[in-house]
Amino acid sequence: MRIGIMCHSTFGGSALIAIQLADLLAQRGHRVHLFTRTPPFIRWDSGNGVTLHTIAPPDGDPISAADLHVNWSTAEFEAFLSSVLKVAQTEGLDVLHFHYAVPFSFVSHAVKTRMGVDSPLLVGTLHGTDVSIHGKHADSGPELGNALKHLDALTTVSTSHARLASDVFGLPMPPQVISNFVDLSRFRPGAGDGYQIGSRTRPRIAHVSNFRPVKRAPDMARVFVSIRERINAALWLIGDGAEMGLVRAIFNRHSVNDHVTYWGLQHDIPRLLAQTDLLLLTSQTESFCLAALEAMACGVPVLAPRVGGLPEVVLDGETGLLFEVDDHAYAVNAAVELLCDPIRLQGMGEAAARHARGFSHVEGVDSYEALYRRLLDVRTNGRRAAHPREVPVLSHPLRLATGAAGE
Ligand code: GMT
Repeated sequence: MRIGIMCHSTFGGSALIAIQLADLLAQRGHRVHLFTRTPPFIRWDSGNGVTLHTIAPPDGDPISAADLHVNWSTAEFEAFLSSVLKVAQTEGLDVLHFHYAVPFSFVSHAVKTRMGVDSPLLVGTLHGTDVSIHGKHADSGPELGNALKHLDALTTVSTSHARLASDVFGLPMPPQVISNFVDLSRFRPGAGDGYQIGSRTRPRIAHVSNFRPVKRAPDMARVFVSIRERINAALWLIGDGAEMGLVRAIFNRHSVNDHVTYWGLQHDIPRLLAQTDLLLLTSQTESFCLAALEAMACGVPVLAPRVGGLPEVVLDGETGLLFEVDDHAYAVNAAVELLCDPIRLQGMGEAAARHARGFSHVEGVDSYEALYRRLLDVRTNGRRAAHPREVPVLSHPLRLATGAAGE
């Protein structure tokens, strides 16, 4: 198949999934074109046959690799669209698949409008705040919902997020769930130079995120401060983003900065994660939380709020512990008790690694490949799709890029 994939180039789960998908599809012999605004921050094996198309060089880009950049200018949008159209027309793409709806559902819609019946099959994957923030926004939500209507298939990453997307956009049927996945050859117990979970007298807690408001990183900082009042734990912060300054300020105020390691944006996350004993999350919502899956794959249990798709990833009491989103006293207690019980910690770590094996990247890519084949089959055999899509008229595609705050 000839497949185009569109995603963000900055640090984040949707880009990671899209890039791994492109990589594995190319390894399976498909012709794959990856469309990103700038060369992706996430490193991947570019010797594998994926053709990369970007519209701006990385040098001098004012956008930090930590930001999920959705506020594209009209010029950026048009340049990106023309690059996609050129490849779709000259290569005869069979499928064009976006990861994260803003702004790519609008690109996809414009491709359909311009190419009509010659358009590639259009697939969209909703990842998280494209629904939970942009979709719920009073102005932009309806416009986004309209842009999804032209798709030949819509997928998302958890059952909980499929339900949310159906409610938010009033979809006639929920998106197909294709779970996120992890490369188990990289994310595995022992990836941290043989580090043995629970073996330190001074346990290490990890937090991995892009420090956007939705991650509630200041809450994570306050939980860590309370944990430190009871045990001598250390914290590894992996990632960077808008609220890192608030986090630092909390640690300074409570004089715990000496116990915190700031790793910043990293490529070799498995090596770091696998040297920690517990992943701590305090997000307001998560469609899935790839960081939780990655930690579990490394044999690290997860302490996280019971929100969104997290209960589908973390089995409470088995592969980690879940708490009600604002019950930080419970979270502190749970962390202290678990970290003081190395046998329980190790058992949970082993269960986490076992559970993560059900989310292998090979099976994830199988599911997307099967979806593409099914759609192509329907198109080739002239059968009508179950839900034929009309192309709605959109007024201001880029209006969505402004105004949706709180990400
Ligand atoms: O939607 C976002 O916040 C961005 C996105 C990303 O690119 O990092 O994160 C979402 O997609 C990830 C990959 O599917 C999920 O693991 C994250 O849970 C999800 N984030 C939220 O729902 C807040």
